[in-house]
Amino acid sequence: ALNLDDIQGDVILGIPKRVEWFLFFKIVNPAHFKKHLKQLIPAITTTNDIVKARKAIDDHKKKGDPGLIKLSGINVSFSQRGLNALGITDNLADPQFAAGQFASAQDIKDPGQVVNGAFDPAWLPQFKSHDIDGLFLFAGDSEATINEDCDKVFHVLGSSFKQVFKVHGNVRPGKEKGHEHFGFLDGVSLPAIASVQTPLPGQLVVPPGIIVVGADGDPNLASRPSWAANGSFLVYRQLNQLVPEFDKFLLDNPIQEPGLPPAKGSELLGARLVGRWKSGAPIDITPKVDDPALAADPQRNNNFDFSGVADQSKCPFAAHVRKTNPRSDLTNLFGADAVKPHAINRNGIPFGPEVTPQENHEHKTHCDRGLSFVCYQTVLANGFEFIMKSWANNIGFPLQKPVVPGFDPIIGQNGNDARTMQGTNPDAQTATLNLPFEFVVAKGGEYFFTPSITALKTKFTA
Ligand code: N7H
Repeated sequence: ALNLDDIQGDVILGIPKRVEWFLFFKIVNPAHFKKHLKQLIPAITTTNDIVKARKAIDDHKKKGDPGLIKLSGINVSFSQRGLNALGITDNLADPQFAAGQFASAQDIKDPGQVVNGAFDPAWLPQFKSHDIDGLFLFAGDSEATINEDCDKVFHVLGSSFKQVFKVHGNVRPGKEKGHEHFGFLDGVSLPAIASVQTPLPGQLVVPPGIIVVGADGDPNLASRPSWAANGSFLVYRQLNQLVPEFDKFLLDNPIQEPGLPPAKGSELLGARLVGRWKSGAPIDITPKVDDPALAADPQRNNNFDFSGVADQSKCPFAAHVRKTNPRSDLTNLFGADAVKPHAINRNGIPFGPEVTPQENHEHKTHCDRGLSFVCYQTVLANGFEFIMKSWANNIGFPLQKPVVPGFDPIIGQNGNDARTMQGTNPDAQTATLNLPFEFVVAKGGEYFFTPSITALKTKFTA
């Protein structure tokens, strides 16, 4: 069984949060950093801490108290650069992690240009600074609560480290709680970890080693140093979302069906780009109309596998949730376990303000907003990178000859070039839809390793 006291809290269950800060840091004095970090280890949130926190939240809800309970968590992760700074020379057996995300930018087709023979992604300068040694996550019920944790870290680590920059994430207000900025409910379909979580109907069950290093099913088990056990690789991506532009695109391209008002046609197009209605209801189950009751029912909202019909009448092959978890599209061809190696545990949060009336009116983004995308896995080449390269950006996937599905309209990237997809119109499934620009714009990121508590005690501190 997994030792839930040894695994940091965000890896499997996710720290419950209304707000989250991502503090990207540089190690200034490695010897002092190691000494001071030792004092912080008791403050690092474990998976068992999250089990207890969730229970406390449930108890609180049962009492009918509408307020939030004060709650927060801290996690810490390191880039390869950070391991180097600390003199940790063991090879973690993940080449993408070792090279850093910057080295993958061209391969995953981030926008950018070749300058003097080298690819220069159009990233924020902070992510190109080569200063990011590590990442503290602070998550909790309010800015005031996590500010206390953040203060504590600064107080203990002192001048042994310095902030490179900080991203402030926040759950969206009111009814939009849990919805990302385009308006769709997020965090519905996550893998269940065998022996830790009881799966809901339709939920993908993966061996723990797909998410937790050194556990059963870790494909690189034999080549890891022993201290890497109970760690995980964290992908951070700063993804801007062009919300007013996306909304305008839907307005301009409603799906046309007899008797369907244009506004409904636009809503349907949005649902067919994502594969779920904004409520979270899957279009493979309810292809024509939204069904909020279905969306809210965890026994039903993930119980589908695209196998009901062979064509795209219910769900386009290239819809975001179909590209990123193809379910029977893959298992029919390659067997029941085919999707499992590519599972990731997603634990991101939106950043940036709500769309302003002016932005809405002009159909133009003036303030940066989007998703601080976070996911965990044990092999970056199987998880995040595989999903980007072999699925989202691969116009031939999922294999459905003679149809060419096209790009994942949400996260598929084509460098600076145009994208297309098919299947959005249920009545004209081979019609091509031009996606004139990328609705989601990659602004940078990094790959990190989130060590176990034991590793923090033995390798990262002195
Ligand atoms: Fe995606 N969106 O609002 O359209 N995502 N995603 N994602 N995503 C999902 O089932 C979204 C991104 C996955 O098992 C939902 O939780 C946006 C990246 C996977 O059925 C919605 C962005 C990657 C799933 C969105 C974004 C993924 C998934 C449905 C960027 C990986 C589960 C809710 C700004 C490389 C699929 C849910 C399944 C679901 C959206 C990014 C992967 C609404 C806006 C970068 C594996």
